[in-house]
Amino acid sequence: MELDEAIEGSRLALSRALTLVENGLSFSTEEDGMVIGVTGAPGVGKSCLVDRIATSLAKDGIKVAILAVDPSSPVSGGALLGDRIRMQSADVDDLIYMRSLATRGESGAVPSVIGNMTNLLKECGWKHIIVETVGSGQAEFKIAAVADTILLVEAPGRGDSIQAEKAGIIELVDLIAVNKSDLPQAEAAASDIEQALSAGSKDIPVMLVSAQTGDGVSELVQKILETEGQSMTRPKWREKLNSEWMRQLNSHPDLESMLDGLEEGSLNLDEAINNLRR
Ligand SMILES: Nc1nc2c(ncn2[C@@H]2O[C@H](COP(=O)(O)OP(=O)(O)OP(=O)(O)O)[C@@H](O)[C@H]2O)c(=O)[nH]1
Ligand SMILES: [Mg+2]
Repeated sequence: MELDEAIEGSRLALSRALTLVENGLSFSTEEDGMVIGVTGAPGVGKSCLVDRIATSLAKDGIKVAILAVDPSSPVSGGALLGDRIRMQSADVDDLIYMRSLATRGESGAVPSVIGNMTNLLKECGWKHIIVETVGSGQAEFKIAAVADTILLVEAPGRGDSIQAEKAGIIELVDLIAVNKSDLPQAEAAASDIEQALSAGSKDIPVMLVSAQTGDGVSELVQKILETEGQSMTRPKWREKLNSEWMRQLNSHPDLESMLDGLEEGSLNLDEAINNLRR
């Protein structure tokens, strides 16, 4: 049985089991863990930063799994990250598990698929899980809401934090990393963001980092770990509730037969919903 082997540590079995879950198998767990959502506009350096964060955790002996959702290009996305991680020392390598999802981020089922996948990873002993998503719109951002801690990555030359504020994303964010601090405009970008945030009620740390040089990475990792076990806010519970509800709906044993009934016209929507509630 795949799951037993995966729990025993076989990466091949784990990746096969994850494929089953990615294709729709539902998976719950009682195991605790920490899911770190890393989101931000395309090209801000999420993958490079995730690579740094994972390496830093692994060097401290912490096992970390990475799920990359819809890497937007093979070069800047998961492929490169995978290659980088393979260049690490074997010890660090053993503590990192990397997986890309082929599924497009806009698909409504993705948050529940990710939830199932993180559950499976926790069950198999991967307690720290980083989920990288491209968060350029609200739908895609919902994926990050399966996370316990959300890191928004920004980079110089973008006005995204204001946009994020508008989209209600900011209320879910725990930390903001302004990446590419090796570039001259980074500090100005960070103060712009701090300025924009000062109007809000939430105190969100804004940290300068460079995934290229590694500057600020250990401080960022420290901050991320400090959020472990923090109590969940109402906006996050709302997203979790939403995504768990969707997960249950999509894994309901009668879903297909309800869809059949709707298609044939033997059921209306209310009846189908009432049947699924039972
Ligand atoms: N100067 C500088 N460039 C960086 C830094 N981090 C990443 N980059 C560059 O930014 C580009 C995008 O990096 P990625 O890590 O692929 O960005 P991403 O946000 O994951 O991109 P998508 O997954 O495509 O949304 C690459 O060319 C990186 O080399 C940094 O700290 N400084
Ligand atoms: Mg990426």
